[in-house]
Parts: sequence; C-alpha cells; structure tokens
Amino acid sequence: MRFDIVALLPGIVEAVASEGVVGRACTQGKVQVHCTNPRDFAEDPHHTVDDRPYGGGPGMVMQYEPLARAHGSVRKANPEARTIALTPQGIPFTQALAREAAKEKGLILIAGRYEGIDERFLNQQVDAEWSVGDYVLSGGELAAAVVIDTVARLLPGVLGCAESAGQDSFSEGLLDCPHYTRPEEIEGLRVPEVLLSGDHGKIARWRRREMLGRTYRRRPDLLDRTALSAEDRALLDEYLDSTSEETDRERDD
Ligand code: 9WO
Repeated sequence: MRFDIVALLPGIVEAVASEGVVGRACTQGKVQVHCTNPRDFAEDPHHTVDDRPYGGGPGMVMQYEPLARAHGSVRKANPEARTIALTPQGIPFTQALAREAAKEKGLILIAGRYEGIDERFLNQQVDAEWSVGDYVLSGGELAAAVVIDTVARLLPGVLGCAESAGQDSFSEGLLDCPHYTRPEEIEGLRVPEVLLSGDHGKIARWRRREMLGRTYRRRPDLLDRTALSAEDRALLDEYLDSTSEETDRERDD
C-alpha cells in the first residue's frame, strides 16, 4: 500500500516510516511512504504557501494553489488513492475507519499547518477529513503518522502472528486486558495467580473479563456499540462484583 503525504514538515512523517513496524514494512516492500512538500510547488520567488485570512483574524491560512499542484503531482503516482485531510474538524479516526482504509490501494494524506487550509481546497480536492482527537496540534503531520501506523499494522504480513493477536481487542471495540511480565513479584506486587496457573481456559476467561470490565469502567461509550453475549454479560457482572469503581478511578487519576 502506498501512502503519499503532502506536508510542509515531511521529516516528522519520515521518522515514522523509518522506524519500527512501519519502517520494517517499508523495507519489506509491503508499504511505501512518500512525502511531498507543497513549498516545492509554490511558483513565486519566496516559495509562498500561506497568506493572511480573508475577514481578518489571527495567523495564516494555507493557500489553494501550492497544495493543489502538490496534490496533482502525487495523484499521478498514486492514482487510485483516496485523499484525506487531517484536521481537527474531521470525522473521528477509529479502528473501524482504519480497517476500511487498509482495503484501499493507496492513501494521500494532506497535513496542513498554520490556522487552516483554504476551504476551497478541502471542498474540491479532498475526499474526507479525519481527526485523530479533539485537540489542535501544531500541524497535521503527527496525525498523518498516526494514520499510517494504524493502517499499516492492518496490512497482510506486516505484523507477525503474535503481534497481530493484540489487534483483536480493539477490533472488537474493547479495551485490552492488563499485561504482566517477569519478575513474578516486584516491590511486593505480584502477578495475578491465574496467569501463573498454566490453565489456558482460565487465563482466557480472566483476560476476557478484564477487557469487558475495563471497557465498562473507562470507556462505556465503546460498550454501548458492542452487543454482549450472555457469557460476556456474566463475566462483566463478575468483574463489577469483584472490583470497586474507586479502584479503577484511582488507576485512572
Ligand atoms: C489552529 C487553531 C488555533 C486556534 C484556534 C483554532 C485553531 N484551529 C487550528 C487548526 O485547525 N490548525 C490546523 C493545523 C490547520 C490544519 C492542520 N493543523 C492541525 C491538524 N492541527 N491539528 C490537527 C489535527 C489533525 C487531526 N486530528 C487532530 C488534530
């Protein structure tokens, strides 16, 4: 899958493409990440890409033409790609959206800067706007990096079997269970005995119960969208009977 990123600070995105899971996927040829700087498509001597907002107000706005020329250039190299602008005004980028995006031949990601992108570019050249959270970053590059990492992990062969197992919980709309590793005890804190039992059925049941309970306590909104089986309901009831809200809240504070 080819990702093209139109960004004024490509180094932020290139860092993601050269390290870890995405870096390995690029080395293996499973993923291609190409950055294009709209400043290279500004035709004035100063390579201007922004200007003052009509109507007044603080800051600068990214101009239509350098973005459109850069976009036109990457579309030639990634013709079947959808074009996504990363903005605080976008629809929430979720695991479900990432799964859909992983089916695409390619993605063109527009990472703006300054106070915004000329609305005419968003209306004319962009298929969708995505937000990675309800906050304003200094630019869209970090958001583009989040999208690339999340989508790349879902592509066939990018993650090993063991790694991809970890995808399951969120793909079901649940938070993950707690994880522990050696030593068995540290500062008087022990690993839950069930995880040392070797009873894989009990361990799976414990993990499922923790996933359901933590999701209920920390992200009830996710549970609202998840149909629970009778077994899940029973596990959730067990969790709620055996833990106090305060304990969970303390963990979250
Ligand atoms: C800047 C700003 C400052 C004060 C009040 C409102 C404001 N909005 C913006 C703004 O949207 N700036 C953007 C910078 C222009 C597009 C790229 N930038 C950006 C993208 N900031 N944050 C994001 C982003 C993208 C995806 N998900 C979350 C945030």
